[in-house]
Amino acid sequence: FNWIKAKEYKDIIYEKMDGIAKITINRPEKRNAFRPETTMEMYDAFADAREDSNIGVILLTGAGPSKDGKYAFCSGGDQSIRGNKGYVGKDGVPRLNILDVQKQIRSIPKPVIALVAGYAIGGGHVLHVVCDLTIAADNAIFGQTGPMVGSFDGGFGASYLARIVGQKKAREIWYLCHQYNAQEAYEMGLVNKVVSIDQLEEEGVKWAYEILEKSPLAIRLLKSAFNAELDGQAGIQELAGNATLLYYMTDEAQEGKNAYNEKRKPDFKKFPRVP
Ligand code: 2NE
Repeated sequence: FNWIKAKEYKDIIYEKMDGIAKITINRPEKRNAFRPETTMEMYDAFADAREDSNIGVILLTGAGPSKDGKYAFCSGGDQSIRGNKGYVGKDGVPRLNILDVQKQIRSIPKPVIALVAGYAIGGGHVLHVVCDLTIAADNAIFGQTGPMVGSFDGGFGASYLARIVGQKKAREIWYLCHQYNAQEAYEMGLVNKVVSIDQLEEEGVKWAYEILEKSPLAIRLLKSAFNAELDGQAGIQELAGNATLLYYMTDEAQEGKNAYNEKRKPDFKKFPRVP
């Protein structure tokens, strides 16, 4: 594929091609664990992908294989820089800023597809969970480790996971910290499709192209509708924001704006109330 680098980062690779943005976590020697700087770069790249009106789908993946030949999507927070209030970056400030990226992935009005090869573990597992779709390579391994390493994600990592795989399975995943292979993940509805490792990116791009052929507004509204049911007031805000967007496109809304700017009373009578 002809990916073109969109911006230079240290911990991630950010590329674009034909309406698709690709964010690759690039710390393979750490199984693509994230530190605060990784997370800030991801946030910046996702924000760019949101702003770029040419981009309709975002792929999220991990660089690999590492020198030992193993693959990883992401192994969660970098435990070697974990302090007693969060993950400590070069500025010495403890952060849990991956939570901001989770919210961003859910609220960005474009589908985000996780392409998982190798480990999606801990906070790295939650990252694929919050993506709209997940395509797994046949070597993918999924699981949470929190209760083993003194951590947990009680937000999307627990409640949204339970919406996907059901309460019993989500509790099993968190309480026992087992690892699940790609086929098991597929059978519990945790991933959309399993492909061979050499087909992973090809399949992700194929799915992205299929989505790009569809109505962008319909996809945008569907994403916010799926979120609205689960995300409480924040979800309703997203859906309502889209209603405002659509309303702004109407002659009726234009009449209100024009009347204000022309310092006259608006004439809304010409717009019939439909039953
Ligand atoms: C991912 C897993 C299962 C892979 O195992 P394996 O045997 O294939 O690799 P190995 O040897 O464990 O790891 C290779 C290198 O990557 C580092 C390791 O320390 C090792 O480094 P060296 O010894 O070669 O120098 N590495 C791997 N994961 C790392 C990590 N997360 N942080 C720092 N270094 C890491 C296995 O590596 C594993 O279980 N990793 C830890 C997974 C984990 O517990 N993640 C944190 C969960 S908590 C979290 O992410 C979180 C949260 O719960 C709430 C909010 C925010 C974050």
